[in-house]
Amino acid sequence: MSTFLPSPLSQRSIDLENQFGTHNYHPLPVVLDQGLGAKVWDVDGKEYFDFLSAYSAVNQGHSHPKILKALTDQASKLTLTSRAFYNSNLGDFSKFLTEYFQFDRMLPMNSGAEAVETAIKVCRKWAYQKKNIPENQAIIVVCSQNFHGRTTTIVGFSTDPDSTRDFGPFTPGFQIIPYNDLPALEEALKNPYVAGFLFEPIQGEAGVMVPDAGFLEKVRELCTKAGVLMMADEVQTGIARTGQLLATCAGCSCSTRCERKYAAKPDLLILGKALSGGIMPVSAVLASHEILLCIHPGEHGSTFGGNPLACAVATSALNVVEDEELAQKAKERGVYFRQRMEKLMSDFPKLFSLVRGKGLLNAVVIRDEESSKTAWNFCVMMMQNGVLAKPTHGNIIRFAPPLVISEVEMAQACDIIEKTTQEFVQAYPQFQ
Ligand code: IF1
Repeated sequence: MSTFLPSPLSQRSIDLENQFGTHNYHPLPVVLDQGLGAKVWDVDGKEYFDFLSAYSAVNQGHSHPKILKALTDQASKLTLTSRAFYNSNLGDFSKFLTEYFQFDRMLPMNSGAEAVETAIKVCRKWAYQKKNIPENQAIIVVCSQNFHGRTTTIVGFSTDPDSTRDFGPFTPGFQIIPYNDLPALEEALKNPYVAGFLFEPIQGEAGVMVPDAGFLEKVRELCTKAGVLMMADEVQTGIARTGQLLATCAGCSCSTRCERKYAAKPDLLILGKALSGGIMPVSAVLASHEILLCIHPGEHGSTFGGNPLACAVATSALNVVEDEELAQKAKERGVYFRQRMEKLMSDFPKLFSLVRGKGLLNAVVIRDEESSKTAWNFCVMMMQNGVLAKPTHGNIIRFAPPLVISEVEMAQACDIIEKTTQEFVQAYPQFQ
């Protein structure tokens, strides 16, 4: 049974967090100390495959030497000026980022939640200035089971009680519709006060919910028809994670500097996490001249947003995505991973019900309706065998390794998951 006891060295860190930190997470009992590529090591030197990638922030792999070099070179020169002055990196980075994603302009922030907040503010400004929606009446349509961050405005339209309980009152002006429900969207967009539709192209926290084929294209069509802004939160799905540069890109997984082809180009593109390769918080919103020029001096900003260190790191992180063809890699490894998992599902139908996902954003659903214990216990056992992954929404395990994971490493990790499954059903025979 899962009576795992951390080593004394690990226990020390765990105890300190428990004693002096806030209990806002429930981590697996592993204390990481080093990382390289798709692997991490704990304080005792034990090696693991990282199948969480810091929630898809470390797509380029841990401690990527090129990104680290950009970091240290820039850090020894200039790190932060604030936007009270110009810095010699932000101009070049603005050009680079907008050309990279084929948008007119960008607005740099730090965390993903800040970028989502920025998109919401920009959307409202645009609605009042360009769409002439009466003051304070703008509505943003969002989806149930969304995850867009942790600020009070953002959690205000969350449907997860853990995110909202005792945090109110919340910001008004949001309407929630079901995810992947085009008729509901069409109906909601009939309201002339709707300014935008904010959504995740694949819902991460909800358990890697991939919408129906054609959903994105139809969202684009409905938003255009209604004259509302399509706002794609690609904080988690972006930067090659799903086997394409963006989830809103067309199927093409080429990583060379070609013209980006969108299946459904959003009006506001929200990026974060792997934009910096997970080295530091860097986020941004990209949009057209018409939209971003609605914001004037003094109306929005951030002390750290657009800092020269972030610009250098993000430029390097995006170059790595192209140079190492990470979209293509994510696509190939994802196909292999799901094949291996499907084989496992058919061998252990009492334990697993399905595997789903795209590229290297995947989830395995455990057949356990009553409690979340099974997924948790499975993850603890997997951890002991050398693969780190985390349950989400109780019975779902998300598998999202760094995109630099090699073919051999991916095969080894799948072997570990297989071996864990065999041990697990021995320990819990009801799943045999
Ligand atoms: C936590 C999940 C991942 C995001 C999307 C914005 C943000 C996130 C689509 C905010 C953040 C995180 C944050 C982390 C858990 C996590 C998560 F499990 F909740 F769903 F990634 F899978 N948009 N996602 O997924 O970005 O402000 O954190 O930089 O515990 O809050 P942030």
